[in-house]
Amino acid sequence: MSTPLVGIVMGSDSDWPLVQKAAAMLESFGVAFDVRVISAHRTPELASDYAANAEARGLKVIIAAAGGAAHLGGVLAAHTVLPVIGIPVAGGALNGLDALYATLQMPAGVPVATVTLGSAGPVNAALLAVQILGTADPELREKFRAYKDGLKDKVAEGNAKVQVTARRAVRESPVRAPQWIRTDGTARGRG
Ligand code: RP5
Repeated sequence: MSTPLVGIVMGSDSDWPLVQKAAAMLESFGVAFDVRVISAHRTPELASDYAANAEARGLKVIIAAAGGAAHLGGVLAAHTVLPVIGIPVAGGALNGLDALYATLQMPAGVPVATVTLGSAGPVNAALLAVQILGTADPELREKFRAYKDGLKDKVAEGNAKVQVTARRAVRESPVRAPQWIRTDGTARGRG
């Protein structure tokens, strides 16, 4: 088994349904990773040990997901020089806004690259990790280029589909322009 390059950490196993999207994306790029549940608040010593030893273990990037008063990304970033990507997890009374601000609002000197709330968050966290690793791995960079080209293809396919369905929908629609509007758009009896 290859040495993990990305460490995925989450504050609780309740975060996993969201965080697994990051794991799946890394898997699809063939990037080795490991996954841990470590809480900045409930297991603070474990959080600092994990971050302090991450570099020696061969990790290159850490992805940290947490909800509520989400300090995990910041605490890990405080104890390592590796780049930390934060995923805010929605939940609780503030529906993720708390986690978003807590992850995002780091003081100068201790960055946490924060991705969005929702399912795009873990996907983008993994893609950002791939991009970071790709700066020193041309093969991985080319995989990422192919991924981006795939996005263009998807938009082109979507556009082609909409051309067909939109034309059909207009043809079959019972809604017609009112009689008093001429086909050139001007109103009858109004000059
Ligand atoms: C955070 O508190 C975790 O990251 C999780 O999003 C949230 C709730 O944790 P549980 O009470 O479900 O364990 O630390």
